[in-house]
Amino acid sequence: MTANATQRAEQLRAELAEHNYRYHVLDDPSIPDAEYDALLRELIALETAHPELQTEDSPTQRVGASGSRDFAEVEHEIPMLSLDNAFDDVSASDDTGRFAAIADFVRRITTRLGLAEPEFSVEPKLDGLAISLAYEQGVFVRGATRGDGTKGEDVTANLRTIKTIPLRLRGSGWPQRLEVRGEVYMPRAAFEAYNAKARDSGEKTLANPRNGAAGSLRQKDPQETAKRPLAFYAYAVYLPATPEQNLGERHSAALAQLREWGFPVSPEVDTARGLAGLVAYYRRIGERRDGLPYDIDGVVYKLDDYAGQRQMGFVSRAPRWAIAHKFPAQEQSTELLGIDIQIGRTGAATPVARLKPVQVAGVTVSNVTLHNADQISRLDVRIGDSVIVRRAGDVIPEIVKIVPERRPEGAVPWQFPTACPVCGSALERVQKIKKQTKSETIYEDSVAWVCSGGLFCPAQRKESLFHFAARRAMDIEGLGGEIIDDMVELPFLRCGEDAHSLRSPADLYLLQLDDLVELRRLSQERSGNVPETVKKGKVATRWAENLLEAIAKSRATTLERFLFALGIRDVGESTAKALARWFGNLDAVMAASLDELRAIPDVGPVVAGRISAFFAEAHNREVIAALRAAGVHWPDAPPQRIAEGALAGKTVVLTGTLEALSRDEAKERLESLGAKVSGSVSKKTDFVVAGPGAGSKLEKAAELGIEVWDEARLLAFLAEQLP
Ligand code: 9MJ
Repeated sequence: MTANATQRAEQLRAELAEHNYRYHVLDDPSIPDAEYDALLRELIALETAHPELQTEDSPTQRVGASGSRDFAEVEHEIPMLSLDNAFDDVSASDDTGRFAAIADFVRRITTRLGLAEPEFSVEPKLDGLAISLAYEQGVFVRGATRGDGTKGEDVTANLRTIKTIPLRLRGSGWPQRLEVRGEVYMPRAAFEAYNAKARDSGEKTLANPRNGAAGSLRQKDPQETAKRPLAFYAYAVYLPATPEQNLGERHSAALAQLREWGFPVSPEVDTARGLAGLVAYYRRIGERRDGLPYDIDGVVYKLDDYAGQRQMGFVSRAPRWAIAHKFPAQEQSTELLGIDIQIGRTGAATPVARLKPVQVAGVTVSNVTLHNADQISRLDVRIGDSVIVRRAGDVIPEIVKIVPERRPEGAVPWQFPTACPVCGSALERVQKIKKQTKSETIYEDSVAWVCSGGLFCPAQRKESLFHFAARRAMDIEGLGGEIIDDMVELPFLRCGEDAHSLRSPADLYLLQLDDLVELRRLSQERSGNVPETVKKGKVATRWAENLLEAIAKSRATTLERFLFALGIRDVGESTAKALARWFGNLDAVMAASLDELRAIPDVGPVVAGRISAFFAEAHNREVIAALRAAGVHWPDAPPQRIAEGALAGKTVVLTGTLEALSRDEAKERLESLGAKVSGSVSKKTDFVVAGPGAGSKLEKAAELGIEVWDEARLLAFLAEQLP
């Protein structure tokens, strides 16, 4: 034995003890399970080669870590053991090599029991927290965590909040005392929802569902646990104080019995024979892994026959009759090489982490989104950091945490850039509006950075062109996504010696037949095929002619369509319409001050700011001038300003079906006259507009003596309000 081995064993023991503490006591591991497993395996190998290195306090000598002191201690009458893990040898060239560890497991059983093809209970291995539930006379009396396998923590009150744990057994025939074991877990959807909420409100996110389950179960206040959606699956049962401690003859039958008594047992549980049966199950569940509603980190094989289990017995840490066959890990650590900014089609700037490529759950991951600036500060991720990447299910890979111990010296906090990496325009901090009324604006909690380049920014050009051409905007038939992609990406417009792509919607009105023929040629050259809508020969010319005609036709439009087509943030069709009516011509809209804009009934202060900023931007004014120069036109009209607030201060309720107007239209029209449209009738309601099919609201109105209008009366009233 070398001094090196002694030193390494000591180092491993110290590291493992620290990780154990973080995992079991703090519920906050700093390294992925796969790395922990690798360290533990290294120590086991060292101790096996040099047994004299083994110490009493070696992490190899115990099942788990002891708990924190927050809960009463429970001694397990029947020890709660963990399972041995078997990993595939992914470097092996065939199945025999790959599944050697599982073959060894099966061989040990066939040899010792003299069986040809033993039968196994095969189960998904849930990645949660193992617990034990005690029942007396059919009533749940106590629940405990595994702890160190001998003593766990009494978490009865918290377990009672988990809806799938039966508090009283169903059916009949249950023994006096029963101990059921299983896994408490957090379903993926619940985990994602929890994190989305935490991200929005700037709270700490859960690193993974397992930490979520563990942390939730160890809350001091059961009310807190009740708020976290946990679930439970049973996978073992014992009869304490009986000679053999097993329920019946076979594990699979015992699980079926548990189902009858009201316990949830995973529907994926099955039986299989021999090595071939185990491997087939492993593959079958492996294929389904991403689609399951909960995380699993492998499958478990258990000798089904209890007499056989008793014969096989235990080794120090685990039963010899069961093994966990692990899947590729869902978490890995890697290095953060840099953070790039991606500009989306709406101008949103999203930070993207560039990673040293790493295999996570069988897929190479090299880029992951960091969502937004808040996420970066919450994670405190810096370039050069060691990060833990998680990829589970259909969820896109993400960085769940950093490893602070491995931070390189001199790493500095990351700053969001101030300019768009695509067009150089300023990035603006915007808070999305959740709800807006004339008097107040409620924002989303999180803040986004957005490129202010608008139509000028190539990254946003596709989206803005798509919006510009849409049916409800300029209505250019045949100008769809694929062609827009080509127009923005391919240099099809000749310009002296050079060629460039479409730069703004105004360029559309300058297109010639030759330009479209060139676009088609370049598109074909690039992809080897022609977009669906652009077929060969004569049909291609026809396509180009039709498109040019549709573009030409769109020149004659209305002011409200044109304003909507500009794609000003938060200016939808109804605001565009309000602007067009209020001002009557574009120059007046463009020249309007903030205060003038805010005077419009439909326009709140934030939207007024957006409109004003849009027209203040030189690029946007240039594009508008070019569009007008290219012949885009509309009839101007005298300003139509509705007498402010014919219904100001009135509360109106709509009920039943309206025929001439949609509900939304009626609401919009009433609101534009200053009314508040409410969903329920009360003493404060001024009048109710009722159409056919009106029910309880109409009754309530009658009861309270509130005026009721039919649709005809509403229409007549609205008509009177027009100037
Ligand atoms: C999990 N984690 O799903 C066992 N497990 O059996 C299943 N764990 C287990 N069985 C004995 N399905 C000890 C642990």
